Amino acid sequence: MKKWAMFSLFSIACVFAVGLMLFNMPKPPVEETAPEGMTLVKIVANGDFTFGEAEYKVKVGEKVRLKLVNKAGIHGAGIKEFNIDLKDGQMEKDMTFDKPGKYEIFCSIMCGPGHNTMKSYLIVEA
Ligand SMILES: [Cu+2]
Repeated sequence: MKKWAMFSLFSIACVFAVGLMLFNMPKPPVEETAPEGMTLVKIVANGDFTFGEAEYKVKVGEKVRLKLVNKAGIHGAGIKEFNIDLKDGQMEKDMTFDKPGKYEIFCSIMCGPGHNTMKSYLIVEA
């Protein structure tokens, strides 16, 4: 009787442990969000000298948090017209764009052979 009880307890513990593992691993990535009322624009820089998206869209007057995430390598993200230069030390910048247009996002750190063509665009929609 005692053995049977022990076995039951052990089985339940095992099921519980497996359940925990299934539900907890792998851990879901923490969803990054900007503060209330702000739109997070995450610019991903890849190891193959590209940005995650060919274009990033925002709207005029929208409060935007620009954030650079280096997936591989060390890159920067600059937008000349707005004096933006995201790089190590300042990976995010809060902006409200007031001029509609298409602005070039360029890599601002010499990162390797594909550096000069590492570009994307910020589209500010009216
Ligand atoms: Cu670069």
